[in-house]
Amino acid sequence: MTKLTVSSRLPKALCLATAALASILGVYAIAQPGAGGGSGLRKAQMADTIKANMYADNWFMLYVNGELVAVDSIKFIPHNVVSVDILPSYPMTIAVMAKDNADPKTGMEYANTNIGDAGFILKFGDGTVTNASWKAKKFSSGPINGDTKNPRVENLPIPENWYAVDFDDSSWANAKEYAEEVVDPKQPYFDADFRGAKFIWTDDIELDNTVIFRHQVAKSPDGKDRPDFTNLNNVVPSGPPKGGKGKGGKGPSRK
Ligand SMILES: [Ca+2]
Ligand SMILES: [Ca+2]
Repeated sequence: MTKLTVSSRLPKALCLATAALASILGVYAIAQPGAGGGSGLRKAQMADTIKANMYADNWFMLYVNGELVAVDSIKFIPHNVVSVDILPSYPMTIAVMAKDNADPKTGMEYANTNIGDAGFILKFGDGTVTNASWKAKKFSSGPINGDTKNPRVENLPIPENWYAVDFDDSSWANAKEYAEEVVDPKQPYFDADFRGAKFIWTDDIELDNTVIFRHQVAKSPDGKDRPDFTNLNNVVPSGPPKGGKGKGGKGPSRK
């Protein structure tokens, strides 16, 4: 048995107990005054989440606050909408890597017979939308000068921490908005809610094939007060979660 002094053993035991209790009880947040929860801690519920809708021509991956939350499940075609539930916290840093379908050696598609075009659009249930206020930078482009006879590709190394909250994108240009007719989205786009959002890409929607977008949302665009559940699974709640609204409540719920 390892020799441990009492003073070094106690804090560790407390930490373990705290972590265990938090993991049993789930994720809690300090309810904000006026948010209908009173004081104390409460469990995150589906009502606290917002829907995130994304459509990419052709593929994307999405990070929110430095964490990977969605990867387009279809690499090329058919063009699809990816819709996921996310638990927002503000300020919210959104980072998206988007790729047009392109041969990495030629920048062309369909067996190097065609220069394909791209496009990306996003809308969150809190009103966050893509538009020209987003930052955009190309990391792979081609065929250079549209030369399909002698196609060449230009690549920039992708920074390791491109999705990090503290990544410095201050030197990046703004995204360019593209009309729906230019991107020509397929039916799944029309079946989802993208109202108010704009298709974005870099300045060259044909030749730029790998693009990273970044955007920071200072506070919820819809003005709704939302509890922050970030990292609070390390906090011990002051009491068991409230029961249901029915007679006598339902006792602690389990998840
Ligand atoms: Ca392209
Ligand atoms: Ca495409």
